[in-house]
Amino acid sequence: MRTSIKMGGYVAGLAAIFVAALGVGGAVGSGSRPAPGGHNAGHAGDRREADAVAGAGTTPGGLQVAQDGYRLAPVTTSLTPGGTSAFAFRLIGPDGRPVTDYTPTHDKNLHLIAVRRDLSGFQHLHPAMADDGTWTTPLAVEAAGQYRLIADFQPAARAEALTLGVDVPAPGGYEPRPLPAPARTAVVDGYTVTLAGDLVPGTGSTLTLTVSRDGRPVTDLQPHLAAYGHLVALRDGDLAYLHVHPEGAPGDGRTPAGPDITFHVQVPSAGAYRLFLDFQHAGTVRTAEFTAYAGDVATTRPPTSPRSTPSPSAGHDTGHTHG
Ligand SMILES: [Cu+2]
Repeated sequence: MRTSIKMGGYVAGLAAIFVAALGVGGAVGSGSRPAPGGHNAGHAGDRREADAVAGAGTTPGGLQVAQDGYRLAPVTTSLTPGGTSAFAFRLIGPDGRPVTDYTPTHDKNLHLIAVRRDLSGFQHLHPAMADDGTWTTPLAVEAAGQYRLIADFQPAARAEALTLGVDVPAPGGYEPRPLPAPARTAVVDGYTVTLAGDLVPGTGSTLTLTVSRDGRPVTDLQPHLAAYGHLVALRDGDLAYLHVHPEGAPGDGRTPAGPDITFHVQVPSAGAYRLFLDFQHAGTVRTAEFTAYAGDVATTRPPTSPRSTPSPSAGHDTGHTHG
């Protein structure tokens, strides 16, 4: 698989370290030359090593319109700003036909994220599929701009999920909003959600989101998508879609129904990220949004600065004249 090829060096390297640590690696650790059998060792290597480097070594999801023979093909090619219209698309498989068989992930055959390129207007949708493999959902678009549609799904023929993304315009005057400043607290619909934990570039970290209402912790969250919360993280700048896994599940005998919801997040790089937490309480799903930085803040775009304007050529007073 392509992923294995890309990470072969890492995995082989890790395998070599592990072998060396076991004291049987004398013939393996020979400088920069690939060790005989190292590739096989990598393939046989523990899945956890591959996971450990995945955040740093592979391309995040959602950045490509096609991958591994699968393609996201929008049927709707334009959205209506200020209104609701149907958004339809198909997922074309390696055989050139729309995929109709899926393995559910997080309780659904397909998750669709819609967000404007400036990370505003986030929506997490669950379209319905017709027999011919066409997915359709009503999509309300508040304002004009370029929208990113990200489909997260697992074809039944594949062992892993895929995340493909495509841009669809809502024609009109686009007024991008600055990214909100980083914050530890978000308020939505009378609920306050606080964020604990930090994003660490290139490695996994734990985030805990705590839900309260009127100053009291909410301890009767309702299961939503087979968890007490569903977190989507998008990278500012390219809208890379990060893999986020909830810790524990409703009914497993150890995961409380709030107020804390814990996630494991892998951040591929330093930069600014926007986090979107969907949680359900009293029969309604709400979304709390946060901006969070990973790593050196200086490497990220200033969140609230006005759009830069070209500076006038004030330094050009050389005053040279030639006679
Ligand atoms: Cu979903």
